[in-house]
Amino acid sequence: MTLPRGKLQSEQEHLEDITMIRMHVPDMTCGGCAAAITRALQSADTQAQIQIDLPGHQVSVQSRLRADQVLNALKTAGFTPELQAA
Ligand SMILES: [Cu+2]
Repeated sequence: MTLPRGKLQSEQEHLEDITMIRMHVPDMTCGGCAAAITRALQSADTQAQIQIDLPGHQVSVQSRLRADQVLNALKTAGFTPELQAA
């Protein structure tokens, strides 16, 4: 039987697709901004894990999205994210 192994492999690939992306978002200045960013990211990937440091203007996203998709989600929501080195 090759089917169970194939399913397992696809689950492992799924996990490996998840990456951490960190951004500095200088115009995220209040809880309303943080909520808007969280909504934008969750609508791009319902599984996204989002951590927000409001005083530090930092957003960390663990998801299957590529960096450009994450940046575009924030830009579309009206923010100016800067990608940070991990
Ligand atoms: Cu705000």
